[in-house]
Amino acid sequence: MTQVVFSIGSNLGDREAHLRLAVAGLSEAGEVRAVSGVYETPPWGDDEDQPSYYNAAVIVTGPLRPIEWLHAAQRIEATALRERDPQRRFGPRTLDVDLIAMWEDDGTPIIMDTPELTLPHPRAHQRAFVLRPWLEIQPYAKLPGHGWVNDLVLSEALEADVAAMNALPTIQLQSTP
Ligand code: A4P
Ligand code: MG
Repeated sequence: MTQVVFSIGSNLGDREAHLRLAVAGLSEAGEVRAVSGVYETPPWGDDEDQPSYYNAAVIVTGPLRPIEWLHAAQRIEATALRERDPQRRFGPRTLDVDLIAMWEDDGTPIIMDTPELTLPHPRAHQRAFVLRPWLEIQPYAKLPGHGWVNDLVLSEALEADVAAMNALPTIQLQSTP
């Protein structure tokens, strides 16, 4: 068994529907343990000429190994008809499903750096749109190599980005049992 924190994001088309598609896809790949609220966030990176994003975090457990989780994430992106523009690294997308961090059953973090997959995600510690939703569903989480998620969210480096996020409490991605 492995536990994975996913970051999901969309800034094209029906953003809410794309995030719902991601949660539905993840619940087929494993067991969804928690889904954060949805935040509207300004585009991060140097490609600013694009619509704002909807972002959320999802925690999933299951029997898959790291590369299998990546392939599951890529299949889910494909269901949202994601097309990649090689000219725009941080460009707009219908759906992005990124693996942020992963642990073995006994809590050991999985650290890897291969051409196909890097864990933890190499830019996660710089991204309020990843860390803030994650903090909401796992207040005592640590990002391997970077310490408490809570400390990162409260750090001066992320202050402006956190302030620019807009929580959308009327959107619930996970239906209550
Ligand atoms: N890859 C390696 N490690 C990972 C990982 N941990 N998770 C490889 C997912 N993929 C990983 O990703 C490119 C390649 O990274 C994959 O082939 C995979 O083998 P991609 O999904 O094809 O392309 P991408 O998503 O455009 O690239 P990348 O680097 O994932 O982009 P980012 O860094 O995710 O940036 N602003 C806001 N507010 N909200 C957002 O959600 N997202 C981005 C995308 C930019 N700005 C944003 C947001
Ligand atoms: Mg991605």
